[in-house]
Amino acid sequence: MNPEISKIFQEMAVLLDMKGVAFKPRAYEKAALIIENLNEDVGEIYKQGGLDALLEIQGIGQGMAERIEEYIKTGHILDYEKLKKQIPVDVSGLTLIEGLGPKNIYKLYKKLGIKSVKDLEKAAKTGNLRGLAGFGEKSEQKILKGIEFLKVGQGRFLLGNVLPYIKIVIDRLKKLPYVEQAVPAGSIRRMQETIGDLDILAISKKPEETIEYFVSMPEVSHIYGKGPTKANVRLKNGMEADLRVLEPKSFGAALQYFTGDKYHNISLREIAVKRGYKLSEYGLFKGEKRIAGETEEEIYEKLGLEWISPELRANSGEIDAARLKKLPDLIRYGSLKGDLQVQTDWTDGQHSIKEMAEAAKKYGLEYIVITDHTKSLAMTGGLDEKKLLKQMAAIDEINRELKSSKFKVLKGAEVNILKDGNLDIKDEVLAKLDVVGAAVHSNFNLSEEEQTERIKAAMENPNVDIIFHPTGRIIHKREPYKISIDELIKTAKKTGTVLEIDAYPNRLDLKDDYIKKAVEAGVLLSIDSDGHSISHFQHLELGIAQARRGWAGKKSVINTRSWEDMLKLLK
Ligand code: DGT
Ligand code: CA
Ligand code: CA
Ligand code: ZN
Repeated sequence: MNPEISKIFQEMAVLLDMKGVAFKPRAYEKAALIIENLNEDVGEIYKQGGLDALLEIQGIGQGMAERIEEYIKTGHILDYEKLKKQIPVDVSGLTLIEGLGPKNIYKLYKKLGIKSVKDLEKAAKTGNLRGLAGFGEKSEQKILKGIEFLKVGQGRFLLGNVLPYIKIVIDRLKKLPYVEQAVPAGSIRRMQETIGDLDILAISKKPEETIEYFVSMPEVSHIYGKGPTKANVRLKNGMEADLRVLEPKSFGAALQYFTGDKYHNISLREIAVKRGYKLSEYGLFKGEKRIAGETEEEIYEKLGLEWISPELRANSGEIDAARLKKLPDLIRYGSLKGDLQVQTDWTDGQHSIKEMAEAAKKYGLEYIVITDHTKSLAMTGGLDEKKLLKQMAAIDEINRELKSSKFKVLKGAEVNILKDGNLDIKDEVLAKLDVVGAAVHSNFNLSEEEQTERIKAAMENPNVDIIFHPTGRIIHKREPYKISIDELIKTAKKTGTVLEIDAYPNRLDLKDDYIKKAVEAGVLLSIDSDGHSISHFQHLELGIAQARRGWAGKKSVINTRSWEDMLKLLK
């Protein structure tokens, strides 16, 4: 129930902000983040050890623990219900609109009675916002643009946000003694950035029992339909899920079919037809005879193809490559040795350098680079030269302590690229760092030419090793700024600058097409968590998925190497 509680706390923070309450909103916000990032379910924690166990969660105090207990016991939180009654607006929906904060949402409700995104859209379209203090024609246009952008992503979930939840659902099925297989298919198996719905395939000795169990799982909130081998439900996180129980002889065919994507499947079916076969979710048939179906491998083989990793199935060249046996040797999950972008409590991260190092080590990494924000990003308490030097000394100290464990903390920073392409930290200090990441965090609205020149200028700086999150998009929230990716790739190659794949669930920046271009051009990449909390190292897997969807091999990704070898590849 972590997602539900986290969402309520997040909403409470906004609602309290609207009312102008001091301090409390930050407490709820913090608690929401902590709950969201827990690896264990709070319901489970409570079951094991009651209120005391909740209090042992780092950062959770008496008040929050009691509210969590209340939710677990009664299914709701009274304070939240009260707030909702006072301010009956769709907080979660409205805060998704880029640039719209609690103060403005409250103003819109009080002055114009706007409660939902729909109300807001109507008001903006009819020019009813511009009379309001602080709102003009320009803000109406900006809001409408934000709403349009939201609609594109409507009903889709970020892969990183739903993966842990999906794992819980599938693990429950796997634990049943009569279930032999339970796997996700569809966009989850292809590790797409966003997910529409969950498609689960299973093999079971008792199909009907399996279906009955599935529809009665605690994660299920509504049953749309069920039959002897199929069910369609809604999960408590809002996502729909299908379960299909299959016979072993057609499992591979079904897995192939329901993995998709649709265009990959259409191409495969055409190949089958050309060879005089018929391909369906039940198998590959020659006349009435099933010639393959138990595994995906045999289906691809009978079609004259090598087996294709799900991440590549997009009908974008993978089928030709499979025929010519020229599929790339993709970077493997779990193959990263380090993380080159990690934030700490020196700026906007939740944990100390040491805590992040310990968590990274536990996750299986050999090194991390500490890359706190720098001074022109004032809202994060960005570091200036003096503080950076101080942090370097602190890192030396931590490395002395860690010496026996062989784990290494490297010195870095996420420096801001200013509007004119200069950086906000002096070169003499940058030269002392092991790894310098540079990024755009302001002036998103420059023309394509200006923005491209700005980032190119940063790459020309001999101290800049990596461009972090190179296109600046936030999935479902902010479009990438305008740049020429071809120009940037060319300059990266020329200057030996690494381009990052930022693995944060709503960034995944570079995206797959751009990764493919960079790999083809021989540009080196890094996969970083952009972690702000000890639980964020698990996002590295999303970055690997993204790299795989961009056809990247191990060699293209610098942090598959030891830190010594990685540093040799930098400028
Ligand atoms: P999603 O759920 O929107 O994130 O994306 P998918 O890819 O999971 O799509 P979904 O759930 O509608 O269908 C699962 C798979 O079933 C899809 O990837 C390929 C297959 N499929 C669905 N509709 C069609 C179709 O019209 N033609 C073919 N050939 N395959 C289809
Ligand atoms: Ca799906
Ligand atoms: Ca589906
Ligand atoms: Zn950043």
